[in-house]
Amino acid sequence: MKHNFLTSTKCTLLALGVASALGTATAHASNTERMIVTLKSEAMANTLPVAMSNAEITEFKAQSLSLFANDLNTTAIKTLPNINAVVLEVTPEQLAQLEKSGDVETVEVDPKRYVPEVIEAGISPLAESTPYGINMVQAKLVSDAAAANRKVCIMDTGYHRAHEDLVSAGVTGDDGYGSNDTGLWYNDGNGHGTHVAGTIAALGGNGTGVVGVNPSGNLGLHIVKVFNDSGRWAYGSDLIEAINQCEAAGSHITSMSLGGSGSSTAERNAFDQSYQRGMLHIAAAGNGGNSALSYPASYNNVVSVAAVDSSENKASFSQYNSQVEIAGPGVGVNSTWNNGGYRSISGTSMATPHVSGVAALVWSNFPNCSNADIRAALNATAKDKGAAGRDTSYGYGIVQAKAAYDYLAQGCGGGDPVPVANFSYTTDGLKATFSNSSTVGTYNWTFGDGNSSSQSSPSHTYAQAGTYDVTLKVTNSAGDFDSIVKQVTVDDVVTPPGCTGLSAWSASTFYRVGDKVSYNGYEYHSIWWSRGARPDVFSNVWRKVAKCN
Ligand SMILES: [Ca+2]
Ligand SMILES: [Ca+2]
Ligand SMILES: [Ca+2]
Repeated sequence: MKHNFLTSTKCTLLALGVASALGTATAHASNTERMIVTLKSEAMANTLPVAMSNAEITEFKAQSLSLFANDLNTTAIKTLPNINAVVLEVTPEQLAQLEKSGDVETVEVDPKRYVPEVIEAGISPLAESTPYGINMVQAKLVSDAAAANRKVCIMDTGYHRAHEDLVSAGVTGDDGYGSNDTGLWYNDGNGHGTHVAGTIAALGGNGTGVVGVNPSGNLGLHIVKVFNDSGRWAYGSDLIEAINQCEAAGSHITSMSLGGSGSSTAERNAFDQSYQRGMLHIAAAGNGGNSALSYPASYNNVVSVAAVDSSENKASFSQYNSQVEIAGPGVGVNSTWNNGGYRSISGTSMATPHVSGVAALVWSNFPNCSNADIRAALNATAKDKGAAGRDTSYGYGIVQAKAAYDYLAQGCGGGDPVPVANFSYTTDGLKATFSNSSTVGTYNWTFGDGNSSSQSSPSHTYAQAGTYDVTLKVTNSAGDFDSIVKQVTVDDVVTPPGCTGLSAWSASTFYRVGDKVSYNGYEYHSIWWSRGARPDVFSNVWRKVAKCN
């Protein structure tokens, strides 16, 4: 079967029309650049035979992408079939050919994503202690007994599986494979990934170490070791691949304490598509202490996490910008380390697992809710800090597990707001015009004369002058309601009709300020001396004040 794929792929790829024009250019390492090349979906779709399974389609696409690279006289460093992309080292000549090809959607530099620097904070205690952040995010107020129904995928430096305060059984993982082999996922030569894992899921009640947001040991964990033990960075294309590794392992949430500058359309597309498939992506805002956008956190479909200290104030290093969405404890966070012990360090890397851990904790109690529901619930119930409402330092505020739980207990969309009824009005003669300033709901107006309306902001003309009790009742979808009554007075005294007793304007008359005339059905008052200035033409001389009766 494989041979057949290759044969049919080869034929269809010739139709892509990129290869033959490239000749025999030889890549020189010093003269090449690592790029993500995304093919147009129609170019790839046209090559697909019918009646293939998803796995077969993925393999077929991967082979097609490899051949695409071969036809360019280079080798695919990595194929990314889910987004129709391939990672290549290309020469300037090859790049020019790619950019000319009608089958290529985008050619972009493969961006670097870093393990953020962490800041030393202090010494760890000997007996089990609850890090302050666990209480700050209300983790102990929500049970994680059902957490086995959720899986968090940690993209980081690995997982020190032998640690006494971390689960070993049932945890799965991947290394970065192929040309970028990062080593075994259950070895962590750095410590960063083990620290992140401890915040999410360090064991509680075992008399030692720390306590994670999900302390029962039930939470599913999948580890993708995107960073090797010596390196401090990975490519964006490694993250794209890691998303697929997380999904293939059945994960619901990614926790990414990593980032870098420079957005990538291919990387964004990968996160967007994964989000549409139901994954919730959570990443660090960055430790630059500036307003720069860090990626992947600053893609719309990735939650960007800021860091606060134990006093709930923004950490000085925490990046602030319009993409910051929520905050978590990230200063002096004590957690597990890769030497088997514990370490207290600071960074948005430490805030991120508080949020991903809470997302898993809350979601495990409402597994029928969507990723978007969970995201909305965390945002709606976050503890507001700084400027009122969402701001660039804290996003919606500090994540709150119990508040989000209570919100979702009323439904995946949360509870309806408590109704508040209010309105204002103006009158003109017998007519009253109402302006509704209530909360959202259904409205019932009674005008006090036997008439009613269900419009949001109705107007009503009374039959006779008088003072009426106008009532507005607003009801939310849960049936809760509020009402308000105001006394509205209308009269039948209308503006006196114009032109009564006035002479018609005359072109030969000299008029002074204050003179009044009728002209062409309207009453005009003179605001300047004039003669022969027609009232309908000279608005600087005549002011129209009323229509003639
Ligand atoms: Ca413990
Ligand atoms: Ca974002
Ligand atoms: Ca705020």
